[in-house]
Amino acid sequence: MKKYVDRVLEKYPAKVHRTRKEHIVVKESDTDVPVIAANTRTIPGIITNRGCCFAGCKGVVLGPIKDMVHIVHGPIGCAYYSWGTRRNRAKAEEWGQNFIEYCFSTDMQESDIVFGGEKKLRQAIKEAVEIFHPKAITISATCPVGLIGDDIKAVAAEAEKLYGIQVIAFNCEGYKGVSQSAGHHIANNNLMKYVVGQGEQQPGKYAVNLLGEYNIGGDGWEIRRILEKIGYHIIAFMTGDSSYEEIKNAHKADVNLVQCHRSINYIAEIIETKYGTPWLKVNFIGIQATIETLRNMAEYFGDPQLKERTEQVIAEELAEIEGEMAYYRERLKGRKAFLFVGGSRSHHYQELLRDLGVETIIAGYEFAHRDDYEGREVIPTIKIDADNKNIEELKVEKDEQNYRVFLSPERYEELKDKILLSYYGGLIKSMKKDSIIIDDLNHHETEQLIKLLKPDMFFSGIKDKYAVQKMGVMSKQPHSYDYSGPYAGFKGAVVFARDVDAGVFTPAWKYVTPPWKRQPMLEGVVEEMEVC
Ligand code: CFM
Repeated sequence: MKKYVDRVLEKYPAKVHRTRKEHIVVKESDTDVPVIAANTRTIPGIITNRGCCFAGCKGVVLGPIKDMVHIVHGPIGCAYYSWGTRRNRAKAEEWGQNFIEYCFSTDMQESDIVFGGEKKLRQAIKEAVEIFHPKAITISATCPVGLIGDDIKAVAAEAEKLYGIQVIAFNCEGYKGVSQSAGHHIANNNLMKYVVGQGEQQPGKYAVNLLGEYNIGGDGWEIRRILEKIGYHIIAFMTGDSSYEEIKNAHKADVNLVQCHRSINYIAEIIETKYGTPWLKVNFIGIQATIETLRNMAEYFGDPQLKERTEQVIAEELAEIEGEMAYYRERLKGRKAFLFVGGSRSHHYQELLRDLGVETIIAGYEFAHRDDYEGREVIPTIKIDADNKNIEELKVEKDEQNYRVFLSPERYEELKDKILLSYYGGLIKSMKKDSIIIDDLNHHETEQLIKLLKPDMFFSGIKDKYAVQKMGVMSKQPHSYDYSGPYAGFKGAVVFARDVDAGVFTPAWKYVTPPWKRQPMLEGVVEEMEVC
């Protein structure tokens, strides 16, 4: 595999070569966990699949909270192109509000950039309150707001007094940090500072929060169905199909289940420090992964009745899907996959593909940190640079009134050896010898690796989906599910298997000839230049 990586890198000028080689590693043995460079600035001139800080804050974490009005303070493009495309679905409750379908923006114009946009923001809040009567409002700043210095926090504080509802300002200007990851952090900080902890709901038995599950294509609904069938009380989904009221009560859960470690580990850690609630790494993508997660959850509570009920539900669910899954496995087994998604799905989907007999030979993240690749044990060795420094680190203390010790120290230690308690092992450990792991991939690398390794299927986003299909390789988007889903849990696994099968076996491929089979390509090397 090393030789393929070298072939991909050989086209780069020396300086780019030096940087990119740190972001592409080969696993030398099944137990090898190579160090990978991650969460660093993309090399200028190279276009990769990353988004921006605003995308991570408003688009990923805040957007799915259905009963808050999310105002985008900035030019209209930022709001329009972050509206509705992620497929974080939400249903209105009989008693509740749902603003998911709306796009709220201050639509800043040139005169607002010159003279300031605060007046327009005040007006937007006023209109939102008068027309929609939301329980709370968020304001997300896009790039120009930070550049011209609009004081959105002051406007929010003023509006809170005026309208008597929470108005929370997020300084998530797109240029902060190196990717959308900075935006997750900013969103998490403010939800913890201003929302979590206000609720007084009395939790039911086996009370859990599911963190980092955004209900893409209805995944959260399938997970909710399974958990409620077993008997769990879900306090908050953060933030898929979730509500402001639910999030206020998140500190009441007995455990936090962390699905996407990258986007929400901050909340899990802060809740643990402040309220004493441990967190458990879970994965509901894949049948075996879901079973293992459900068993770990039952182990956490340590209740024999819960364990029995868990096994019953697993058996019932498997009986319903086994036949169909076996059919698809038979057709798909032995195939090879490439997986390039944001910050957690390139790991989670390997499990589901494995259920179908498909091995992932290359995987990578767009914006994950080293701990998402190598495991949380490397956190103390991660270098902090200027880009990380401009994101606030919340200083959190124990909340004496609401702090609960759910597990005794002995039980905590005992469980730590058995289940993924307050720990995430990362993507690399679950991959096999000779796998390639690649961070912040770009189009040159994607195309070269496809040409060299010829996978049977490719999973990535809209920026490379069609280019790869034109190369004759089936391509799907684990971001949006291409209008399908759910893919989580038991029933979701069948939907995924059906979609992959349809993609691989479509007769369309015989009409596609990759460009390199049609004509000789010109070969060239980019020489290094001094740029002044
Ligand atoms: Fe977490 Fe996500 Fe992901 Fe992500 Fe995303 Fe997404 Fe993603 Mo697209 S929160 S890190 S910022 S699992 S929007 S629901 S699919 S890149 S792998």
